[in-house]
Amino acid sequence: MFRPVTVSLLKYNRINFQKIALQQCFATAAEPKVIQKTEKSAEKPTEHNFSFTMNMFRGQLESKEAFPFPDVLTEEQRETLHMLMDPVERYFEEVNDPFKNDAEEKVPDNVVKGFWELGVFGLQAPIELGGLGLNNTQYARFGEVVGKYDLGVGIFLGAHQSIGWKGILLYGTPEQKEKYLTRVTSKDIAAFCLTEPSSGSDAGSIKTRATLSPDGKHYILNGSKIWISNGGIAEIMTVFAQTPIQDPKTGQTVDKVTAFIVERSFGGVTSGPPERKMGIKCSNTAEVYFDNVPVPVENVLGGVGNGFKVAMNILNNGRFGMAATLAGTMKTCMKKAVEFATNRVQFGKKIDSFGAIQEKIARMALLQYVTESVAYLIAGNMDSGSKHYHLEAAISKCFASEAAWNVCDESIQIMGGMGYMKDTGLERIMRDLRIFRIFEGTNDILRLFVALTGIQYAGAHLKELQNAFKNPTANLGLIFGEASKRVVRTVGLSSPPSMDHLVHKDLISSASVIAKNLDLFGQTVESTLIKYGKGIVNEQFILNRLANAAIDIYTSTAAISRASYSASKNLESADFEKLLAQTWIFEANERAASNLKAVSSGKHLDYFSKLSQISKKICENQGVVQKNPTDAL
Ligand code: MYA
Repeated sequence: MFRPVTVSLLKYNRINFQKIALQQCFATAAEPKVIQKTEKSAEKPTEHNFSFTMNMFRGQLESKEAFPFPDVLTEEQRETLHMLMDPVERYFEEVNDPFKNDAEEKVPDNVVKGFWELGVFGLQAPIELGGLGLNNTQYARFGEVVGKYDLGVGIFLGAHQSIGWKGILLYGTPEQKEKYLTRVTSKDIAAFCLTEPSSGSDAGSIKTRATLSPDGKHYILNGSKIWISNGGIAEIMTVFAQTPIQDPKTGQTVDKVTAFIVERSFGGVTSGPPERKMGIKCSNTAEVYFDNVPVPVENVLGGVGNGFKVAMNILNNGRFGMAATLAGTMKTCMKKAVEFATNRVQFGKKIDSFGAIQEKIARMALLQYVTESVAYLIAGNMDSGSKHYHLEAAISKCFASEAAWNVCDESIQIMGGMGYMKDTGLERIMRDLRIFRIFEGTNDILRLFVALTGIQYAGAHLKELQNAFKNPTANLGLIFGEASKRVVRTVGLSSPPSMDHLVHKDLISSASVIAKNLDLFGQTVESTLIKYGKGIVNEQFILNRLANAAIDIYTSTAAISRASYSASKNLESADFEKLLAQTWIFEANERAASNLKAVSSGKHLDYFSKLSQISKKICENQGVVQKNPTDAL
């Protein structure tokens, strides 16, 4: 969880370099270089992928999971949501005390008892198994409420259900669900045990092992996990361990990760003391040790050897929840800042009349609106059966955690000395927020994940084109379609994919800005592949800029989709939402275009190389290189 980023990135880089087998490289635009993973891992271009972001890497507009903005709740579901949320909100207002929780580094037992009674430990579990049966959109709304009041409690509840028992919901057999979901919705806390001392971002490198007992009835689990949220209090854990598997092709025994449902009561499970943290102090974080723990074979979750995918998909599935939660946190920060700005008089005027403050407030509003739009767009798509939301989920987590940090920081700035005081509450929120850019996949790793996965997808399509040339008569449609696209582009006649028909008429000019960048994005990815081939995995300065451009284009799309939807429904806030969307799209797309330009500009490549040299020198020197001016002569 808290693993130093640089080490993790290096490791990630190395691993992907080894794993990604890039094959033939074509030299010209007609013969592009192709990036692909090993045959087993290549994205299959034949399976249509509706992800907006994935298709952005090909310069294609795939609108299904972006427009119209999802509206998945029935009237009844809306009512149920309010019925459930109102008491929860009151409980946070009247009973839960975030200051006390933070100071005592614990949520008092009586408060926890109240949360159990409200049913908030089982939000998405089926009603017949004791849960509230909420869908993702409803869950997002719950997250937003928690995020408004207490992020420490948010992690307590989120580590329990967003990742702790989510695997049982997603992959459990009917028996496992019956046995365990009834418990985690009524009395037992759950935890997700992946991270280890030597395995943070590089999740596939875990060392905890599980081997089959001689009678074949149990796996014997040994190893240790660190920084496990709820690790000191969980009774039920989703634990990831290496298991020996016989490769059916070679007959050789190899290690593959398997997920297990482990009960503390199995014996041999112990945990360390609560970690002393910067923030989210009331949530328990601890080491967990497994010493010859007998885990019944029926507690394998998702199949032997499938644990890495199980872990990734649990994380993918929960990431939008973080965005929703932080959209709530931003509301709280803004409320405090705006209350202050509209009352505080300096130089004879309320400070909200000054441009410098207006810019801060407006940018906070943009970040909050966009985060909320992204969270509900993803949740709605998931509720409508989306299968390929992992890039969008990663984007939502990166964007929200940075947006919330920025909003909290600027709220403190607006409030000046008052913002710095503990009693204002922003100090705690800022400490709580810092971890969100680190855990559930560091933002650095998730950016590389977005860029490399998107590039791999685009590369697989280029590979498909390459294969088509092997049998041109059978693939004339594909070849001519692609060839004419390139010719049109080469002579400057291409027009970007149009979003005009998908947005409100007042937003058409903003839509063309996004569409233009979408097109530019596809071209940039293609030329990057042609230039670097397999070497792209080592170009993290470039991958980061591609990821940043993807984030800006996707968040712009979420905002325009939502604002168009609000306009189509004549919502009271529709005009204001248009203003927010237009403003965000201007800002984000200026940045996206500049990031895309940087990827192929000589000046920027020189700048990246200089940054790299500086970093190397500092690391060699284990700190600053130059002498202090007073020592220099
Ligand atoms: S929990 C700990 C969080 N830890 C992490 O997130 C680990 C981050 N690391 C990784 O994600 C992976 O190791 C990376 C890949 C991405 C670096 N979805 O060769 P590979 C497939 C689907 O690239 P690696 C915590 O912090 C890939 O396609 N599939 O892998 C607690 C390939 O498949 P195939 C994926 O280089 C926080 C295969 O895997 C994904 O080893 C508490 C191998 O790929 C993916 N994402 O590493 C939070 N990635 O072979 C509380 C890879 O078929 C939550 N693959 O091609 C609170 C929220 C608030 C809610 C409140 C409301 C209540």
